[in-house]
Amino acid sequence: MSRLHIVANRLPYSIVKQEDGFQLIESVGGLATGMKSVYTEYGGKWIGWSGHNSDDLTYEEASEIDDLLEEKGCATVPLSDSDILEYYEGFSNKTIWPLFHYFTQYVDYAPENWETFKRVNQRFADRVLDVCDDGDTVWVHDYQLLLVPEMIKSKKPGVTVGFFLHIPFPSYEVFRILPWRMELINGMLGADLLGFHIYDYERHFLSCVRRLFGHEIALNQIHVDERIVKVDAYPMGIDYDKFSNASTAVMQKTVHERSELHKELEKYFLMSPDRRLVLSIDRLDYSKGIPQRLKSFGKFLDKHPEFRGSVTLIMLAVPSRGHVEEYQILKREVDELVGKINGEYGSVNYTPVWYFYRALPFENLVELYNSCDVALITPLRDGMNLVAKEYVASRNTQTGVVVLSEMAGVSKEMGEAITINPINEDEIAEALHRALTMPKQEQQERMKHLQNRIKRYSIFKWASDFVNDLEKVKLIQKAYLAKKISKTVYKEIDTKYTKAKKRAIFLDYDGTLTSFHKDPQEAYPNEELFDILEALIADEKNTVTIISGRDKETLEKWFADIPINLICEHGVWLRKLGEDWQTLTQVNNDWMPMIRPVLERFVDRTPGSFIEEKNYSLVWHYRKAEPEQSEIRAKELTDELLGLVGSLHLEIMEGSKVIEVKNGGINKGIAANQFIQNEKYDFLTAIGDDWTDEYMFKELPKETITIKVGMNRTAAAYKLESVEAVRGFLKKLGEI
Ligand code: ADQ
Repeated sequence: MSRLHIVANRLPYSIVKQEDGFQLIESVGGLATGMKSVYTEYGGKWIGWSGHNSDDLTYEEASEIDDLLEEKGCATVPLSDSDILEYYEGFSNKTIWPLFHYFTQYVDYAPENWETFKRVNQRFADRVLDVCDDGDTVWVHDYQLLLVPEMIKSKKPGVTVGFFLHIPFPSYEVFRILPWRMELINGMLGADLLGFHIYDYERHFLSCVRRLFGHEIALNQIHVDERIVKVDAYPMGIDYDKFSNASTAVMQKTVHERSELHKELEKYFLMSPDRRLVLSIDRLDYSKGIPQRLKSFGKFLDKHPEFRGSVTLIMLAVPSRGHVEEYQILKREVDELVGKINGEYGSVNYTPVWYFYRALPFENLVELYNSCDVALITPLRDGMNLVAKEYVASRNTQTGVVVLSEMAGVSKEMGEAITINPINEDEIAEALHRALTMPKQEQQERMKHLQNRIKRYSIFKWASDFVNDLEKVKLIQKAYLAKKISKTVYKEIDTKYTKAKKRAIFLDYDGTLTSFHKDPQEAYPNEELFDILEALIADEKNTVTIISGRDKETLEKWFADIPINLICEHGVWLRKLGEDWQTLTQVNNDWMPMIRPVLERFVDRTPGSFIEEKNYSLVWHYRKAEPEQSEIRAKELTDELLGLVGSLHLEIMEGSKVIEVKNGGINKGIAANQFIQNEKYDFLTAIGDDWTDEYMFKELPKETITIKVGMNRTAAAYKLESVEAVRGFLKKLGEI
C-alpha cells in the first residue's frame, strides 16, 4: 500500500516545557498505540493539534514544537484560544458529544461554534492536503473532524479516505434535531470507508443517510454520486499483551519494589480474609452514569448489610472538561454522593468509597485491575469502553466479574459479563451482589471466554482490519467503475450501433427512463423523454420497446401519441406497432380473491402502503411508507406469501419498494425473447434497474448489450449510475 496518514484532533505526544526547551512525551492511550503500528509501517504522517494554545506561544516556541514533532513524523495544526473555545470545547464537546450520547438537554446550538468548527475542520483538511499525494490513504478519527473526509475528497478525489467514529452514532430521531445534520452527514460521506464500534451505530447512520439524502443503499454500501462508500462495524480492541504482561510483572514484584498504592491494597486485604474490592474507572463525564453507580452501591450496602465493612468501592475519576458547566455540576454531585455514602455506612476502620479524582500512572492502573474482584462499569452511553477490556486482560488469575451496562458498545462482545440497565439502581445493586457471591469456578469459566475473545481482536487486529478493508473498498469501487460505460466502451457500442442494420432496444420504465416518485402515477414521461424516444424511433432501423411491470392502461395512455412497442406487466401483454394488445402467455386470475386479503392486512398495518391491481397481478407498493418499518413488513409479507403461492403456481417478485404476486412462468426475459424471435437483429440492447430486469440480462442472446442502472450486483455487462446517465446515453445514440 502507498502511504497512510492519520488525522486526529490530538497528536500522539504531549509537550512539556522544560528549562532547556520543550520535551515530547509519548502518549500511551489506546488510539496512539494502535495507530503507531499502522502509520509507521506505511510511512505516513500523523496530523493533529499539539495540545498547546497557539496564542500562548511565541513564533520561536511554535517553530521549536513543530520541528520536534516533525522529527517524529507529525504535522501540527495550530489552535488559538478562540478555536479551542468554539471548535473543541464548543461544537465538539457541547454540541456533538451530548447529542450523540443522547443528552439532548445539554446540547448547545450556538451558531458561532458551528462556524468555527467548519473553519478548523478546513484547517485540518488543508494540512492533510499539504502532506498527501494522489494515491495516498488517510484515516480520519472521531467526532471533532466529521467534516474533514469530504473536505479532502472534494479537493483530491485520488486520495482514499477512511473515517472512524469513537463515540455512538445516535438514532435518526435524535440526530435530526441538529440544524447542521445535512452538513455533518455530507462531511462523513466524503470517506470511502466509515467505521463504527458496533452494528447499532452503523444502522443508525445508514438510516440517517437514507432519510436525509435518499441515497441508494445496498446492504452496507452507499452509492454517493459515482462512488461507493462502505460502512462497517469494527469493535476497537486494546493492546492485550501489554496489560496481561504488566499484570504478571506486578504480581512478581518483591515487597520493597511495590508501589505505595500496591502496599495500601495489600494492607487492606490483610485486615480480613473477607475483604473485597469493586472497581469503577472513567473520565468524570455525565455519559458514564457515575451518580447512578454510587447510588446503586449505596442501595447494595443498604440491602445487604452483611457486606458493610468488607466491600469497598474504589472510584477513579479522571478530571475532564472542567470548564464546562455540566461537568462542574457533576463533580459537585459526585463529591456529595461519596460523602453521603461514606457518612452513612462508614466507620472508624471502614470507608465504603475510596474516591480518587485524578489520572493514575499505568502501573497503578494495572495494580487496581489486578486487585479488584469486580469491575463495575455502568455508563449511560458509551461508544465502546476500553476499561472493561483492560480489566479482563489484567486478570491473570482468571477470576473477577464484570458488571456491565448494556448501553456500552463493549457489551456486544461481552456476553459473559453481568449486564444491567444503568438507570436501574436496584438491578445494579443485585448484579453487584451476584458478582460478589459468584463461585470461583463460574468466574473462571466466564473470564476464560472473555479473555480469548478480547485477546484475539486486539487494537492491532482492529487497526489492520480497518486498513485492509480500506484497500478492499478501492477494489469494490474499481469493479463498479469497470462496468461503468467509459468513453472507450461507448465508442465500441456506437460503432456497433452505426454498423447495424436492424436494432432492438428494450427499455425498462421506472428507475431507468424516469426517476421513482412517491406516487407512481406521477412518474409520467416528460418532454425530454419524448424527445429522446422520438429521436430513436425516427431511425427506421430501430425497434424500440418499453418493457415494464406497469399495467397496460397506464402505459397506453402515456405513450398514446408515439409509435413505440409496449410490453407490460412483466411480459403478460404486448402491443406491437400498429397492432392490438395481445397476451404473450395464457394466464388466469382465479387466485386473486385469495391473495388480496393478505395484502390488505399489510396495507392496514403499514401506513402509506397501497395495493395496485393489474390485469394479471397484484402489487403491494411501499415507497411512501416509513422506510425501516416497511422493509420489515416486506419481509414478513414475502414469508407469508411464500407459504401460499406454491400450490397456486404463482411467483412473488420483489421490485424496488414493491412486492408483486403474479402468475408463474412470465418474466421480462421470456417476453423479450418472444419479441425478437423470427427477426434478425444485429444490434440488441436492454437497459433496466431492478432485479426483474435481470431476466432480460440473463436470457437475451449473449451479444446483447445489457446495462444495469444503479450499483447493485447484476448479470448485466455494463452499468450506468442514474436515470440522467441513461438519458444521456440514449441521447448520444439518437444523436440529439
Ligand atoms: P473514553 O470516553 O475516554 O473514550 P474509554 O474507552 O473507557 O473511554 O477509555 C478510557 C481510557 O482512559 C482507558 O484506556 C483507561 O485505562 C484510561 N483511564 C481511565 N481512568 C484513568 C485514570 N484514573 N488514570 C489513568 N488512566 C485512566 C472514547 C469513547 C469510548 C471509546 C474510546 C475508544 O468515549 O466509548 O471506547 O473512545 O474508541
